[in-house]
Amino acid sequence: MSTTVTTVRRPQVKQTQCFIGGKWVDSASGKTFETIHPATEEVIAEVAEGDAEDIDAAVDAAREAFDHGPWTKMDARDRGRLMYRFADLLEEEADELAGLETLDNGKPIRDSKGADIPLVIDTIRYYAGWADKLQGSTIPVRGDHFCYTRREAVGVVGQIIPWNFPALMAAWKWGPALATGCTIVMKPAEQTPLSCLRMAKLAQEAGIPDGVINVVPGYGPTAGAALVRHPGVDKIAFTGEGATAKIIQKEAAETVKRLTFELGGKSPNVVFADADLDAAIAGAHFGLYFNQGQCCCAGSRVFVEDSVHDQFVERLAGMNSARQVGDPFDPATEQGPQVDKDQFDKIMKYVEYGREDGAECVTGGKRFGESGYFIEPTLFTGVKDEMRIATDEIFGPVMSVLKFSDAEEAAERANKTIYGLAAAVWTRDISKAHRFAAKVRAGTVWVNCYDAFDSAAPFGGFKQSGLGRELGAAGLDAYTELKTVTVKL
Ligand code: TXE
Repeated sequence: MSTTVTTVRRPQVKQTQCFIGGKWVDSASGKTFETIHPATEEVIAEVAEGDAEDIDAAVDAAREAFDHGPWTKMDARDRGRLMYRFADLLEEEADELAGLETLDNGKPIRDSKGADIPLVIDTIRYYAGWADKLQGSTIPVRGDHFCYTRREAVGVVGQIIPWNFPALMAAWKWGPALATGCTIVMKPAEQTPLSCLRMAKLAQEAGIPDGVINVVPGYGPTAGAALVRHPGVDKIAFTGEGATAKIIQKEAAETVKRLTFELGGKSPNVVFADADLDAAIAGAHFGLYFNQGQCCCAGSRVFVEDSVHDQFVERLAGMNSARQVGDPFDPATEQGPQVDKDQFDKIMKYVEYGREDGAECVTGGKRFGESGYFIEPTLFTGVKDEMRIATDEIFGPVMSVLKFSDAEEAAERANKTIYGLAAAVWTRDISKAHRFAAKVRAGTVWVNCYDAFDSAAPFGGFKQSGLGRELGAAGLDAYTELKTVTVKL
């Protein structure tokens, strides 16, 4: 563990109850669950454990706010103003929120302060600007008719989010829902409910009316499933595992709910010999190890052209050895623990698979420290396309390096996956870059960069990586219905 003593002050946990119809309440059953700090395994707080009854109450509140409340009657620009105020309060509390995120998730404070929370604020502000800009069109139909369209809020949305970017996932889902005038029932991940609850409190303080945002912490198969089944919910937005999405898709079919999914990935990161190698090595390192490898778009299959392979691996291994792993509240820490024991065990199982399948473990492959769910930055070389470490989402600090020898082969092998979330290419040849960008079956392609996110740029998956898009103008589509009005003149 790091010996630095300049750790950041840990925040106080202020909200642990369900937030329903503007009230902070215990779960109907009175049950609670523990949320832990993954760096020390100590219990941070007991949080209300919501279930079907709490979901019913939250959906009723959201329904009331949508069907009769001030939210949908409010001028769109005023809805936008409330969102700007909400973003300002998030900004005022940025340090506190970053601390809460680090406490609950274990991510380094430098990341929660430098990336997560600034992106949260930016997303809410970006979508605030959209509130009064949703327009329909006039359509030249045959005959003596006037025809126009309206874009209307889809209604009550159920939002189920994971633990890897708890606050940011809440912002990605609340932003477009609030801008379009929807009302929300959110089920945060059981591992990380705290920042979402705090954000709900700030939304309330900003003046967002009661019932517009409701938060029910709890488990997936209970609270999450009740939300998916609820007939009062018009749409489900889900981020998480593909297997969970398939269950949700079946359940949601009963009431033909609208669905958007952000699921897993096994993103290819292709490095050509003509690339700026310094940038490519740093980009590959960041693209996989950022957030302890717990990113849906992690560049976990790194394809390196054979002539630069050895040099690439050697320098990457050097970066891994120098990486500061330890107390996430230490501002110098670059890598914290995995979120929980389940994820830790899953990742260690894949490290074993890597060895069994014949890949070479060049760095890491071990637990770091005696307590907490830390794993050393792990690098496998000699990886073949069909090995389990090259086909399955590991969601941890485990990189697979694969060799290739020409551009055609790289694109073809990059596409040999059930996923299609993101991809990256490193080269100085712009034709090569654009050819790859066109060929790769992925929702996002980064050229000479990795994880370059912006609230205005759509994000989502091809193939089994998702359904629909989040962020940008495209992110609004899933939260609106298009209504056609035809008038006989
Ligand atoms: O995901 P789950 P888990 C991947 C990653 C990770 C694996 C498992 O590979 O190792 O998934 O993570 C709720 N009905 N990703 O188990 O279970 C659950 O309570 C309704 C990729 O955490 O999908 C939580 O709020 N909801 C990913 C949310 O779904 C249900 C991020 C996600 O949990 C439910 C996270 C049900 N039946 C994991 N079951 C990404 N794409 O970023 C669970 N939930």
